[in-house]
Amino acid sequence: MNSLKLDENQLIENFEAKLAKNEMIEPKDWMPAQYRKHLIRQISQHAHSEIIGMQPEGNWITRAPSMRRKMVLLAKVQDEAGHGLYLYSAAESMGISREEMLEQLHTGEAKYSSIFNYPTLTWADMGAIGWLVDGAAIMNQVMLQRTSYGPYARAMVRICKEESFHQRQGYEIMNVLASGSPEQKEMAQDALNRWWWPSLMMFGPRDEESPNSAQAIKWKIKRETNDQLRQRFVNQTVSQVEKIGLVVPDKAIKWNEAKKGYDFGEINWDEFWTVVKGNGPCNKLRIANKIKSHDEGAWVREAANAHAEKNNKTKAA
Ligand code: FAQ
Repeated sequence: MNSLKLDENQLIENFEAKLAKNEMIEPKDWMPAQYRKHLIRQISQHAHSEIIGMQPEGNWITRAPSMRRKMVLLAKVQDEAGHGLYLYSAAESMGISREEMLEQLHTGEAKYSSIFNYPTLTWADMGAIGWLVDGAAIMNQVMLQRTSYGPYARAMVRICKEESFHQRQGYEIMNVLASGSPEQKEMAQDALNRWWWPSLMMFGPRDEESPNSAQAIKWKIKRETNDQLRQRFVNQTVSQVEKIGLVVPDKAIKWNEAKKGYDFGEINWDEFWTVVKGNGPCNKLRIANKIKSHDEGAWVREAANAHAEKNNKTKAA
């Protein structure tokens, strides 16, 4: 009993020593059960966000204003599917199956980013999503390239490269609209007004109301807090807004020389929690669409499994 206890202590010590040296934890390494649970939660939510996140933009593929825009948007939405797949694979390496994760998403047990529960009303929303939503995602994901779990960190490297391209294509859409006709500029401003605050909410609750942050920082899963990343996003984005002649929809925005960053207004946290708890404008639609496409895709999974089984039998013979 004593020696077992000693072993466990030794394992924890080794795990913490690795973290202290900034070494990655790999799938076959010993890790505390809570570390595994924490990461399965975060990585699977991240994967679900990428997959559900295909819907708001997918809504505009058939209505893109030109062939070029359609091709770019198609490629972007496809990239998000790829990100979801890398992330599901990273989560699977921790011992949860894809089926379990999908079940948790479909039943509402697992969360996905609040941002994808807002509707995409005009073409300018494609610009606002690429610029602001991918921009906020990158801010978070650049940090996650140094997260302590190897497969998650490595997935982030490629994802960040693709998200940077997404961000630039979104900003380009907004720039073109903002320098177009008065109606187009108005459309760009309207999209910015609707996506600004939900983008700030993507970073999660304020640090003092974030139950997972302290442990995540201790385990080097997160390297920065929700508020630190949100502040950096505001600092970076305000000048981008001004550069294309639009206005940040926040009267409280003001440069603060002492903190070398912008002060900004209070986020509507009631709205945030309403959306997170499943009662945002599009939560029910997003999940209904997801379940429908999963059910309709059952034959594809069956065919792929049958093919794999046949291949395995041929190899074994
Ligand atoms: N939405 O204690 P914390 C993308 C939940 S990818 C919904 O602060 P944590 C690419 C949180 O889960 C976007 N729920 O939690 C793309 C927790 O509940 P739980 C996704 C939220 O984990 C672009 C509770 O509130 N990115 O956009 C949100 O330390 C365009 C308390 O919160 C990631 O997932 C929210 N915004 O910090 C795709 C990045 N915020 O789980 C398509 C990885 C918080 O205890 C098109 N994830 N909650 O029941 C993270 O970095 C973290 O999980 C945070 C939350 C920062 C999201």
